[in-house]
Amino acid sequence: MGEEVDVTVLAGGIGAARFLRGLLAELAERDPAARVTVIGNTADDITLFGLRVCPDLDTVMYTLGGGVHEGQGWGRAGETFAVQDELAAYGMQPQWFGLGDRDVATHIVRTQMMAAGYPLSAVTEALCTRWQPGVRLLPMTDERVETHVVVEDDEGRRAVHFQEWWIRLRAAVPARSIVPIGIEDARPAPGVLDAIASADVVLLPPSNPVVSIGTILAVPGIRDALAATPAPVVGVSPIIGGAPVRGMADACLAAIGVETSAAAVGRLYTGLLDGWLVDDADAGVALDGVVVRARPLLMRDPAATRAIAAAALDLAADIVAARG
Ligand code: FO1
Repeated sequence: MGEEVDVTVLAGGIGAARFLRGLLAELAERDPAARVTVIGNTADDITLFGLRVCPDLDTVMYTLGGGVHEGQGWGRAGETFAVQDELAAYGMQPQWFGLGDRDVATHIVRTQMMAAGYPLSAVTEALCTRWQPGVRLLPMTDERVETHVVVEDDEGRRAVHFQEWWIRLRAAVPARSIVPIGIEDARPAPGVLDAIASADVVLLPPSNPVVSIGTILAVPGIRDALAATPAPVVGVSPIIGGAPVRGMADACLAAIGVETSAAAVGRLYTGLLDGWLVDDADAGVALDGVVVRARPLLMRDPAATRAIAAAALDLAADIVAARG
């Protein structure tokens, strides 16, 4: 292609960050002039010890910036936990959230800038000046949204922050409901709607369809923008053969009464998808009005991930070509 292609990607955390790394590797060869805008989920965000933590934005920033803990997919490489150990020595709770010393510096910068009145989008831009992720990273909104999960166990029925459900409860306690608190008052962050409307391609990586992609789509205006964009919208199934590739998407899908399958997730994006990549294990999937293509979807290594990103770009190009 070679002209200035604009690719917009809605992203959650670890799966999306790895997909983006493959996408950038593919675009570097296919179209070096391409520009990628990432719209990141911010409803996983949590305030701990007075510090604002943005797990999905940081995972994308660290992964593409070369600072991520590769094995975990989150947090920093070469991390130490002296601050966390000292907090524990003071009996501070919670201790279930791994706060690394290097990571704490990111949260201090973010918290200080937000306290000075900078919106999250400006803070994210400032942090990315250091990390140079090679994409424009936008929070889905500058307003505060936090996913809480209603659980019922021997401690009774209560709402817990998503991070507590995800990390301390390991999503093993069934979610009665999953609520993105504050979503109705959230507005798309500056640049978000334009990045969708003016994109040449929009990609939905294999992020969690409920708490990541689903939450971004729940920001008033974003789902409509995706439905209206002339760009081809191509998604990558996060479910292979009835099981989530990673994370606990099945626990989230069960909470909203959706079957854990490539077809069911594709239907969640009804009215938005022009193309849907599924794994060979789900080759028979059909979705009305959507071009479904099967290929291996396990992001087992960077080369495999790049091939998946390339297949998504190819599908988008084929959809545009078919429109004539
Ligand atoms: N995930 C864990 O499983 N355990 C942790 O202790 C943990 C700490 C953590 C700290 C900073 C950060 O940005 C992410 C962290 N995560 C941890 C991952 C996080 O829960 C997930 O990346 C997302 O929120 C889910 O997509």
